Amino acid sequence: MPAAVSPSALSRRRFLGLAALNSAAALGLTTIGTTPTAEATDREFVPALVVGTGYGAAVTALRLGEAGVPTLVLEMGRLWNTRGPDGRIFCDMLQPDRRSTWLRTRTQAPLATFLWADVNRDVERYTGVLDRVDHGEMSVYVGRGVGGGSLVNGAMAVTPKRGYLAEVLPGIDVDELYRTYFPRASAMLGVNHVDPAWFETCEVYRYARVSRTHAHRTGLRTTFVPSVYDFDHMRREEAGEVPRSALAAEVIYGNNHGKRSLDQTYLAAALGTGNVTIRTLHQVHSIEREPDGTYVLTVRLLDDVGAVLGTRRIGTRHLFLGAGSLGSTELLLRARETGALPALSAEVGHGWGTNGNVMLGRANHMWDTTGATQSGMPALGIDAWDDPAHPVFAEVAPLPAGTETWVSVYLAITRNPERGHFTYDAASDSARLRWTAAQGQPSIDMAKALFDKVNRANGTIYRSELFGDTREFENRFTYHPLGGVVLGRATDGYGRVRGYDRLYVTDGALVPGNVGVNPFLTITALAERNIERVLAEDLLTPP
Ligand code: FAE
Repeated sequence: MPAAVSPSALSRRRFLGLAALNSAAALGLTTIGTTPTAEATDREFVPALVVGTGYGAAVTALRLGEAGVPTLVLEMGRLWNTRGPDGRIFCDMLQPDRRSTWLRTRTQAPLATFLWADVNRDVERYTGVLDRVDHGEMSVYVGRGVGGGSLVNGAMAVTPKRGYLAEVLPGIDVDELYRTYFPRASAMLGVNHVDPAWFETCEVYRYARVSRTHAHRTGLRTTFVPSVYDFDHMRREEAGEVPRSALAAEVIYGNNHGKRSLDQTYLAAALGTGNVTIRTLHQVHSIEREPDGTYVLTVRLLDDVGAVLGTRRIGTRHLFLGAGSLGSTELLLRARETGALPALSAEVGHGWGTNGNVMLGRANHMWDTTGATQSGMPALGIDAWDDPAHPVFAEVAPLPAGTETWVSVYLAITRNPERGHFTYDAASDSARLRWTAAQGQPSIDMAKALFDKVNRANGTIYRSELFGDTREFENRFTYHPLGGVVLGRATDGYGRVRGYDRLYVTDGALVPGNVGVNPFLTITALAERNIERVLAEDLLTPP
């Protein structure tokens, strides 16, 4: 069982897996594994198949591999392990190139303007690492590539409040999550904490200290935020001992150093079991089920610029969907609405939310400098979640512009009760999100109540030139899509999809719209909990 695997066996597996990732990159392969695999045929069969390589998928692949189950993992993005002509794998935010953006000819930065000047750049169309999926009045940012969101996110590994999680996920034993699965997920992800003494003196968190002073002056509580970015590496970056990444404006287009993304943790360990193979640039399009219960996937093979080179059909007995909230929901919705899996629950497509995301900037006084060099990895949050009228957890976000900006930026997570839903659009053969700007208003109201107080206490105002027009709050995008195949509604209490056996959802689609903090630690812990039960009951026990 997973818990019994010794740390030395895990690190041996990680080492083997990392070697496989490096040699696949060197050879430009789209198949990554530690044991020779049969040539893909047009009609393959695998015992278990995982779609995606984000948090839920990576956990599932590792635990299946450890249990000896031959497992194929399909990822629509590329393996991020090859250096470009500049010697770097990823580009930074100040000089974005084609590596930044998934299949577009212009970058789509969340802070679209500075002093009303457009910060976006033209880029060549490429299978880049950050995607923005536009659904009318809501755009969703997601990571593409081996590691999913872990490649582009801010690395904040935050444990949700126990009381709120119990409310969000009724019917599950949350004590067990805190006792067993949050610690397991944190250990596997390599969660670490900033050294408070270094934080107080370093230049690169000046911006966070300024925000902390302003919050405390308002009577608010702040808290350090754990991270999967190696704080020791960051300290050495500042000391000039190692190459810079978090301190060189590397965040949303990937980090060349310091970040423990999933390809270095769970996925490396999964490959090292010898039972897991990952195929990149493989986009799952549809799912059918044969009379004998085999799931058959139609998979599109993509090239570097997203052109479809061909399709392949792959059969599996156990199908795990880890394509993220948008991806897993779309696959199931399409299957239900096209009649391929008609017995799927009417709940599929419901319970979607933005985690109450809203972004804002405050204009600081001239004497409150936030620093020209800012760590791209946040380390501090304002915790006002217990405010009964306006619950907010606001991370103090960087603005790594390479110059002094006198701006304090925040990504606020609010307790927005609004939920969207998806419908299937037959004409475009895609899932369309039903979400209106009005549904984002509660997020603004909550954040505004908090930051109006901060402004009053500090004699400051909002910045109104950061989001492309004159709005002071940006709630038309989210980094934290959650829901669509909600645990206990569209699935049973362990992610088994209702209506079909041996079909599972493992990712953020399970979480009903809001978790009150940055979500990847919760998604990882939940996936650990679910796969342990599913392995024991569905795969390792003879029927
Ligand atoms: P996810 O990580 O999205 O992975 C899904 C994977 O499936 C991706 O690799 C897709 O390319 C792939 N995929 C999708 N459809 C298909 C298909 N049809 N066929 C094959 N592959 C497919 O899923 N969260 C935090 O907790 N802390 C943070 O600091 C933080 N910062 C963020 C910053 C940014 C800019 C962004 C975009 C997100 C951030 N998040 C953060 C959110 C976090 O990354 C996200 O909740 C998780 O990555 C979601 O994990 P999933 O397993 O649901």
